[in-house]
Amino acid sequence: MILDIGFETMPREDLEAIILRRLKATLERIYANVPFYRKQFEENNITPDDIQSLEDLKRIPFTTKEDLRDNYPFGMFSVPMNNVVRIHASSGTTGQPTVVGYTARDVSTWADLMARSLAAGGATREDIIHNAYGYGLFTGGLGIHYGAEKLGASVIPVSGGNTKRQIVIMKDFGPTILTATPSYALHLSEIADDMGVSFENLKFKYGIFGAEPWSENMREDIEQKLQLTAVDIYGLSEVIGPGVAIECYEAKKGLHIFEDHFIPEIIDPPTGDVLPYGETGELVFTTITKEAFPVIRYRTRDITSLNPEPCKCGRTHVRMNRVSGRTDDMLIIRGVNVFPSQIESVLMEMDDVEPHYQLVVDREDKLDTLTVKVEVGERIFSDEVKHLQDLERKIAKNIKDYLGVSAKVLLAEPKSIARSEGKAVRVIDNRKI
Ligand code: DLL
Repeated sequence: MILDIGFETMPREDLEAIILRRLKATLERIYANVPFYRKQFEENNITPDDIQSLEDLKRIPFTTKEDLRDNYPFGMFSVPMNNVVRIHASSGTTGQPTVVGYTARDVSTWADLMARSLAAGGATREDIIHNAYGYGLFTGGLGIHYGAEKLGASVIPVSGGNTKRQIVIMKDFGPTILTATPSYALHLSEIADDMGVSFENLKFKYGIFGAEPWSENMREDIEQKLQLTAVDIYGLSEVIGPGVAIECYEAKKGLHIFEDHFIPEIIDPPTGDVLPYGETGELVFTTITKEAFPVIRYRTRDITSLNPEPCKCGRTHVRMNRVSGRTDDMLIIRGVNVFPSQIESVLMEMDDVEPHYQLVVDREDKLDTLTVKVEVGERIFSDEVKHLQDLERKIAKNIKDYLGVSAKVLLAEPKSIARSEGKAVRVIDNRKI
């Protein structure tokens, strides 16, 4: 369902006029209120007045995660603290957390965007939404929650964890939409299995999964195990949280970016050159409606491409393809660039392996080594050793053939790799220790 027909199906020309107007207002605001941006503009001899077209955006320098860290915690806020009603922060697994703030209007904008996202992903006000994204500083739980209420659906704020109890709730309350990270969705299905609960007897129709990379093969696996239609939702705290882009359930082919709020660009990471539609590079966002924490040309480090083709759902907003990884996630193994999601795709093509894996990178005698640990099912694990060795060899060969990198494959016992209740940890890089 399209919740905001006006904006979501607007002819491009009209949409772009609105985007430009909103962009100019945002630039005025940050130039006046955020010393970091004022300095950036001054160093480049520009003022907001110089930005007269969307093309002119390219004249403004990028903002990076380091810039946010340098201004930790509130230095990038564009309103006085007494106008900030909510603070979230990223987990900070890659360093100091990044802190983001919202005015009351930002919270309301976010709820609107999340309501539109949920509707695009198949939800209506008739639905019961089982929201298993973590509540707290992470934007997933509260982001989905406010959107679900705005949509008028019934939301169960179950958060992550307490997995057995979640299965009981699913049985008793009959939720029809599941929102969770894809890795936690798989964990839920595994625990349901252990408890003798079949997803066939639950009421789920749609699952809205994101916050971490997942492959097309993983989608098929989840859809089959959880008996629902799975759509991909994308977002990041710095831009607003979830609700930046989502797939429509009609096409499930690329995520529509809410361009009436966010301007996307794709750049070549080393040079910063803007790339044309269709080319793969780093995604950059400019927010054009946020008050407390606008970001200008923010480098997300996420790798994807943009697709302007019209979509069968009728939305005119550009689509981003599935995020294949992050620039800082990319493993360089003896000179070969590998994203964890590429390995996932290879693994998920194979029969007998489970969607639980971990990549361990080491350095031995100055050489990088990659070990792929992947779980197999009960049946195959109790099979003859020779079969297991054959399977290990077959996986290693496929990784070499598809990705050009040699990996040692270790088949792991069922349920031996740690499960996540939020974002899965796929890579252990011992070279960094
Ligand atoms: O993960 C927001 C979110 C919550 C999105 C719930 C979707 C659902 P952060 O914790 O700031 O925010 O992490 C943002 O997660 O830059 C991507 O690298 C990654 N990410 C988010 N969604 C996807 C996705 C939330 N659908 C970072 N596919 C982003 C791949 C994703 N990666």
